[in-house]
Parts: sequence; C-alpha cells; structure tokens
Amino acid sequence: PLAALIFDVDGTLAETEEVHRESFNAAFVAAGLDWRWDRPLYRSLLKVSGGRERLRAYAPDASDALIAELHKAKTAHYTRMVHEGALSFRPGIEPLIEQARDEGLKLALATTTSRANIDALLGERCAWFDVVVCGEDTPRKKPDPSVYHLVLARLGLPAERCLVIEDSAHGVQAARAAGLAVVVTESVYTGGDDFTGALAVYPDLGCIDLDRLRALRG
Ligand code: XBP
Ligand code: MG
Repeated sequence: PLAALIFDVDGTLAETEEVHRESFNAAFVAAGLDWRWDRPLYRSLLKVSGGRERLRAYAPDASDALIAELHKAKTAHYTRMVHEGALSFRPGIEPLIEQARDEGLKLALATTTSRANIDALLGERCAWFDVVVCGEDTPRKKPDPSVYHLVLARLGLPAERCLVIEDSAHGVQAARAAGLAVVVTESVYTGGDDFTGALAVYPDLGCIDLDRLRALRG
C-alpha cells in the first residue's frame, strides 16, 4: 500500500517561477548589469535546474564571485517577496496534504531550490513534512535522481511504497530514474512538455484526491 507522497516545490506546491524570474532580474538591476530575462528566454533557461547553475549557463564567462553574489541577491529578493505574500498553494495541494496526514501517510519534499526559499514559502508548515531534501543537500540537481534517492533513504521506504508529484520533465526523469511512480501537475512554464514515464498528467490537482492517486497506481 501507498505509504508516502513526495512533492516537488517549484511549480508543484506553488507557481513560483515568475517570482524567481523577477528576483533574478532584480538582482541584475542591483548589480548594475543590463541582463534581463523575459518569459521566452526564461522558459529556455529552465532547462537548467538550480538558480546558480542557471546563471552559470546564461553567463559562462562570469566569475564565480559574481554568480554567487547574484544568486545571494536573487534569494534575498525572492524570500522577501514570498514573505510579503506573493505566492499561495496551487489548487488541490492543501486538501491532498491534509488527507494524506489524516490517513497516516508520510510526506516529503524533493526540490532543487534553496532551503531559504522553502522556509519562506512554508514557514511553520515545514513541519507537515517528515523529510525535506533541497538544493544544498545533493551534489547534482534534477534530472539527476540523487534528490529522490536521498528522500527514499531518509523516509526509510522502498520506491514502490511512494508516489511523486512533479510539474516538470526534469522532475519526472529524476523520479523515474530513482524507480518512483510520478503524477504531473502542469505549471505555467511546463504545460505541454514531454512527460513520458508519468502515470498521469493534470492541469492542476483541484479534482484529485488520495483515492484517485491510489487507483492510478493499480
Ligand atoms: C526548480 C528550479 C529552482 C528555482 C530556483 O526546479 O529549477 O532552481 O528555479 O531556485 P524543481 P534556486 O521544481 O524541479 O525543483 O535559485 O534556489 O536554485
Ligand atoms: Mg518543479
């Protein structure tokens, strides 16, 4: 039987990417750079997961110090905006988490984002999750499966007892490579992507409950 739900954060719990994008742009302005990431450019930059890695992919010749400074400023901007209420959970997320908690399932987060961003988004609600693995915890980011391997080890459960909720192709690939079943909730930047390997793809989780998810697993 199903013993745990494992959630991605960015795009899955909340539509975070526009706030990430604005925060990168704010960091560029503060550093006196004329770099600007519009939506089409950001869509292609999202092929690289992890903010620092994304900056590096955009500016291969920049110094490590500049990349680090920009990412620090970006994180400060992002967390401030989230504290100010820029984000809320996507449809269906809170009911699903509540039902899972009521039925005694374990809950985990598997994300490439920084810990500070999770704390800003969730605050005391971090306590809902038995296991949280974030960007600082793994050497390689999605689509590498290391984040999911670490979540499984910390949950102390085999992959067959868990179900992953993701919004991106990278996330599906990472979870599948760790032997996990995945359900997709499409997000603003990932709609229409190739989710080969997913059990099901939904526009959001508004009509999805635990029984539906159990039935999908067969
Ligand atoms: C989301 C990401 C994150 C954020 C930026 O991927 O790629 O890197 O865009 O966060 P996923 P940081 O949802 O697959 O985990 O700047 O803190 O890295
Ligand atoms: Mg995501």
